Amino acid sequence: MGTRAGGRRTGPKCIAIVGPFASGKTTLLEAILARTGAIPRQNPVSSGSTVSDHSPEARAHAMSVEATIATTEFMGEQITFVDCPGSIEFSFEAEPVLAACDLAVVVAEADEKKIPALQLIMRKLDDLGVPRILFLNKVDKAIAGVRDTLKMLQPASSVPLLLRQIPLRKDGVVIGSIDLALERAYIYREYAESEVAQIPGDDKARELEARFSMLETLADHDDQLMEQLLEEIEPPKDAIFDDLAADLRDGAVTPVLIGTAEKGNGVLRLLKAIRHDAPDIEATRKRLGAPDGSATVVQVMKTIHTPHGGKLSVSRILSGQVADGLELWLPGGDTAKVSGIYKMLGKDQFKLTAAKAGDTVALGKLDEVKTGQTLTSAKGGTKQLFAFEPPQPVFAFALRPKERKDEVKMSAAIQRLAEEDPSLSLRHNQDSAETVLSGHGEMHLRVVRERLEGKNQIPVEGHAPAVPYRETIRKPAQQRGRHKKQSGGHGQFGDVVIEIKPLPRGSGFQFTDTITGGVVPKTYIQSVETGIRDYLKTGPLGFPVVDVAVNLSDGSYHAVDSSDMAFQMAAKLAMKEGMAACSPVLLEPVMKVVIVTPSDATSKIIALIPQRRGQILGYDARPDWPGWDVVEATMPQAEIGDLIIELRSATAGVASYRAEFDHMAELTGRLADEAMNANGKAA
Ligand SMILES: Nc1nc2c(ncn2[C@@H]2O[C@H](COP(=O)(O)OP(=O)(O)OP(=O)(O)O)[C@@H](O)[C@H]2O)c(=O)[nH]1
Ligand SMILES: [Mg+2]
Repeated sequence: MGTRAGGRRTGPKCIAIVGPFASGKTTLLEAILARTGAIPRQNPVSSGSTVSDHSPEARAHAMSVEATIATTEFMGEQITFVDCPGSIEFSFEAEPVLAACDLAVVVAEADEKKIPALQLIMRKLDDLGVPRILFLNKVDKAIAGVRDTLKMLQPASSVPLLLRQIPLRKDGVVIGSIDLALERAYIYREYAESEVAQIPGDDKARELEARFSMLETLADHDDQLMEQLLEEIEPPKDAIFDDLAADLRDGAVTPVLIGTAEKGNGVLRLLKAIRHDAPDIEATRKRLGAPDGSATVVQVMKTIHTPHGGKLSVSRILSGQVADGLELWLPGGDTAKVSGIYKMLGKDQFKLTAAKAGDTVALGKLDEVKTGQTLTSAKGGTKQLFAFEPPQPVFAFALRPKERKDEVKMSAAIQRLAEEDPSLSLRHNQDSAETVLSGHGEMHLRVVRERLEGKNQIPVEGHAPAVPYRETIRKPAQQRGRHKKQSGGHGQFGDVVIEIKPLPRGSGFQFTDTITGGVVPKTYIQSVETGIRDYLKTGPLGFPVVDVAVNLSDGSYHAVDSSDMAFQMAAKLAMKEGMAACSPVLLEPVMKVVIVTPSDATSKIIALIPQRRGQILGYDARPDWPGWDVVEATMPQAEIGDLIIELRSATAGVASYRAEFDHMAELTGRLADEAMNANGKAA
């Protein structure tokens, strides 16, 4: 054994646990840790005391909101599991983990509504080239036959789902499983190892049929097996196991195991499949295109700021070893020294003296290091193996501390949170003087806010960010502005005649003069422009003015009393009076929106666009995404603020959108009044 492609790979493994929301990933991790003795017993997720769900945010929302890393040992080998959140809003947590893991266990269930979510995950694994096992969970409550369930789930996977086990039922209740490769039955026992049994006579025919179909799929990649099947020769068991392992590692099939994580059933079979079939660090290095050589290369999967221990960079050691004090090169030429190496078990860390290739450990105090980076001991650094591109944010809110004194503290805390979560973006809106935080959904930002208020103890206020309204004019006007003051010594004198004209959308502001004979001297023409520009910062409706042209056509000056200031004042006066006669109107930004959605929700999505004052530009099948559509529309920015909430609720959480500025459009009536009122209050 070990000579064929399917031979067992020894060494430490890193396994990501992914899957649609609430499919039982955290429950499975808990079951694995209990079964391997890393924790004394399996706690149900409802207890709030599982290894994964220790954070108050996760408990409050009964869902995982970040990746949890837990290292355990199974049959003398080290395996690190990373339980990733299922919600699409936290999917950014999984990506850098998936990049550096050996295998993904995709936890799924027989739920039609979650197929698009499963498809999103499978595609991500395809993109990153990560081999996978599908764990079909919750068979305790499955009504449909497992083969029908696989038929239902198959469209979510680009490679064949290969059933390795079938359930064993008694009076309609699942009491165990039959392993099709081993041809053995296992009777489930709660929270304990299953009991090996003979395949009951009644189930033999079902077993043979399912087994044959498994072998047929394997034979697609094994000519010898194909011949054996055609000639009805029983293939050797070892050859089947090797095929299973080799096809899994090549990504040719996705083996499917079944179980009930909640009772710890099917967990041991899964662990054995991982032990036998998972690729090792060698394969993962190859997949990532990691450099050969003796240098230590480290891929960072997650960044954590612990309350006491400082910053931890959870990392996969791709090659070489790490000891305390090792100097690592960052991209860009900086270096950082490892200070502390830890094995992780959820929130608990255990100090190690060193780590070697294959290990997944937390490295302490790598201050400048970010999630997703590739670090090396080789002088000068190494090429980056993983490019992390967070998707465009889809939800934002403006934030300020309840108490002014917390301003600096808040911005420092947000910086730290953004380091842990690179998909979070923060910007200062000049227009509205707001700090705007953007992310991947309402829940995502709610959790950020809870962390600010909980972990960092900074009470904050959040509200929808201001829409950048503008205003313009519809009619031209001419206006004289005279600024004259006689007070004791020096007087003030400026006198201008201006022509104000609307310009086409997007033109901005244009200033000209048609002064002849020096009635307004050159330097004061400049002052007039300055005065007008200053006025335009806040027009008659309270917003910045755009798309107007102003021409200075006439005026007069005084040799002693005229000044830069006096002409600026005269110009502002002329604008103030002139603009009122130009029939000012509010402009709102309108975005081009591209929505992606599972096809069965397309009509619902199309229906909600006009409700948000949008216009449908068209819709079509999403290229290369069977079962998905793309809907294009224009929509006022004011209507997009909470669009994602409605999109997600119409699609079991999977639809998303991108928006970019398209044009400014006139806004009148009640909505314009509301915008002006809100602006008046804020000012
Ligand atoms: N019937 C049944 N329920 C299960 C099983 N495994 C998990 N559950 C339930 O499914 C729900 C979600 O379980 P979690 O383990 O939190 O699911 P998750 O995939 O980690 O969820 P997210 O991380 O939020 O995506 C909980 O109510 C569990 O009790 C199972 O094997 N059978
Ligand atoms: Mg979870």
